[in-house]
Amino acid sequence: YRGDGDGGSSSPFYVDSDGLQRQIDELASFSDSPAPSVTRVLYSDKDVQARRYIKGIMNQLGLSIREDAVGNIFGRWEGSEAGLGAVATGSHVDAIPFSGKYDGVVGVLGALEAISMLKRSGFQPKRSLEVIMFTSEEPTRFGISCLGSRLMAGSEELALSLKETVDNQNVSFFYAADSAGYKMHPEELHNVFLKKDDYFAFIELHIEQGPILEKEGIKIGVVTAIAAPASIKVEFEGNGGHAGAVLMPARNDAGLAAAELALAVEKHVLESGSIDTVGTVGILQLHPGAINSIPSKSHVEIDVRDIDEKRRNNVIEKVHQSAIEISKNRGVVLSEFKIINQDPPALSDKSVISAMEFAAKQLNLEYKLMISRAYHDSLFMARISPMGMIFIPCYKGYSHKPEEYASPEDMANGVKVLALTMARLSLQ
Ligand code: HGY
Ligand code: MN
Ligand code: MN
Ligand code: MN
Repeated sequence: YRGDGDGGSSSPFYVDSDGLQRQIDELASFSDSPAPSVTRVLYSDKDVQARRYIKGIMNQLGLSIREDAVGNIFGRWEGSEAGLGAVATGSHVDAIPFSGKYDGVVGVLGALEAISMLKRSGFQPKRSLEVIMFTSEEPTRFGISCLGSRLMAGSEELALSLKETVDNQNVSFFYAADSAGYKMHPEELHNVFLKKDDYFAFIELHIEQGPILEKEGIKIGVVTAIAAPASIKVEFEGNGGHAGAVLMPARNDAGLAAAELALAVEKHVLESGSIDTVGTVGILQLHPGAINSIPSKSHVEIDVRDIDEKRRNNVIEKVHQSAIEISKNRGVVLSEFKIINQDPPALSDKSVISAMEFAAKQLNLEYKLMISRAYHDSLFMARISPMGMIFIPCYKGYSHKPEEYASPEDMANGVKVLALTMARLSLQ
């Protein structure tokens, strides 16, 4: 590859940007919320439509397709030495409520375009190349982030907990999976586990979901580490009662306990001593949810992250102490304090980093080494394969909201860096 950078349609090494944008727009139409927002939740009808759409493109590319028990989808381009560990890439297409159409999608449709581009250019892989659509990266339906990749990385704990996992409509994981065409017996979950040498490398293309690249005018992010995410579920219970008749001293208001805990999360995070510690209370539900009824139950879900695992765990400890104190002071029952996940950070692999740097240089694209504050399926793929991530800028760093946007040229840059990185690793 001459590295002339623009990859104009003169050379076979060009990105079909119009086609990619069309696919992104078509995929965004499979949504349970009105455009420009996208809502696509695991095993919903829209999710099934999206899966069919992705498999259709894999088919057109002549990839051999397999799906595992929980619906991770694999599209493989057999290499000349198919017995060697493959070079894999991929991301997710599930979307949290009222979000955008690029998060995850760029790493699936962009990866398929990278494969298409390599095929058009006459490239012949030695190690097979594989595009993975992970079954559910977002925690929306069952509160479990990176469900597919977490299982692929061999989480016994998750395989066990899925047996009694239900969503907030009380629909079991297995029933929901079955309704989406993934009929499985619990013991089949172990077949999802991958082996350490299945992959020689795994690279994920993703929008930055932060403002740095755009602000600094840098085209490519080469991710060196992924921050450590954790999530906690908390429930308080009080006696509730009539909002008029029960005087204040007689109350044990579960709603106020939740509100006080939310502020305690903010306090403990801010006191961590580092700007890299973040905490969010994204879900706070009150029962019965009537203006004139004192909340008898509250349900709080907390997201705490940091690039330093110890510092993050310290905050979780303090949040737990506060929950206990609040329940004592307010005479409410702390009926649940459950850590859903408390994951370590992940480091990118040095050889994958240098392959991505080499590709960016070949394309004359300025790049920046950076950490990912968002988590990704790569966080778990790093447990079973050398991992790397390629970031492209996104508008004002917006993500997880409808204003999320990545330009065609930024996507084309990401696709080219991904294609060259995969090609290089495939020949190693
Ligand atoms: O929340 C996250 O970091 C990811 O985008 N789901
Ligand atoms: Mn996301
Ligand atoms: Mn994502
Ligand atoms: Mn993510």
